Amino acid sequence: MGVAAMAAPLLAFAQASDTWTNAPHRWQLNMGEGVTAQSMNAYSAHMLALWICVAIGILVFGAMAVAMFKFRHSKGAVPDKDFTHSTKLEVVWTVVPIVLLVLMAFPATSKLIKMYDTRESQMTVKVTGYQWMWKYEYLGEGVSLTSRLDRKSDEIRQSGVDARTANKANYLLDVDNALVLPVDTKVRFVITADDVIHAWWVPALGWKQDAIPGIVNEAWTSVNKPGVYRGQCAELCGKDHGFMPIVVRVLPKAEYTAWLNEQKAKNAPATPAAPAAPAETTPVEPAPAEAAPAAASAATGAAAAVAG
Ligand SMILES: [Cu+2]
Repeated sequence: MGVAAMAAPLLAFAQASDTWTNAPHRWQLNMGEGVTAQSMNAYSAHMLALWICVAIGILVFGAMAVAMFKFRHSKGAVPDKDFTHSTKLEVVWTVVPIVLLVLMAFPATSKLIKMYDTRESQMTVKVTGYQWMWKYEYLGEGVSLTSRLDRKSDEIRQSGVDARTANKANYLLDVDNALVLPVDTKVRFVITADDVIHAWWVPALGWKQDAIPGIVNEAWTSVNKPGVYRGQCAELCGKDHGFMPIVVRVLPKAEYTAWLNEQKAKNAPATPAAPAAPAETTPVEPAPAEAAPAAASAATGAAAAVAG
């Protein structure tokens, strides 16, 4: 009984922390690989640079060690007092770094170009940062939701108790409404803000993007593994900057469609702009693929109007 009683909270904690896929773990030294092509590109670029740095480190510190131990005064080394410079060495230590930088620039540039290629996306989500929450709009679907710090975390942080004793899994990293996305789908994001600059950042996706009032930034993702991914606002945006986490729930495609239909049903009576009839029987509504850029440019206009 006693063992079971002791194990129960542990089990609950284990289950709760399971709902963070690809979470960082204690004593993790390297950056995470993430769950998108972009995050894996970033990881491989990082590893290439890391191993080049390791090789340079070994060479430079090795040469220093040899110089210090082999040519020391006690072994009878005599300093060359007339030495000023060595043209040969200067050429070598200029050319070698240039070659290395060029070698690293090729993969980095091609990966960056892919990172910003939002063409052929299958759906678009507009992300708006507010002090202090996020709004997600599924463009062309008539579905939108606001996402803010879960009430339990908020209660604990305002109560003044030591949060470590509160036994709240994912403290300050949970939200009331998560952004829900389908797996293996190219999702384009248009990112802006309503008041001050925020930044939308989920490490497992491999990028962060500034959310700036009056400007619409673009990004995209295609998550290859269903799960719950967590992130943060990454731009100091006011007193509650640390309290506007991001949660992305990635679902298998069928489950996502079911979720989206549920949201449409929920939103339909409340949103005057949404069509009263089901989407498939309204010929006036443009196809989502065409609607997305149109809605995005409308969003640009609206955001510009706010800034102006
Ligand atoms: Cu923010």
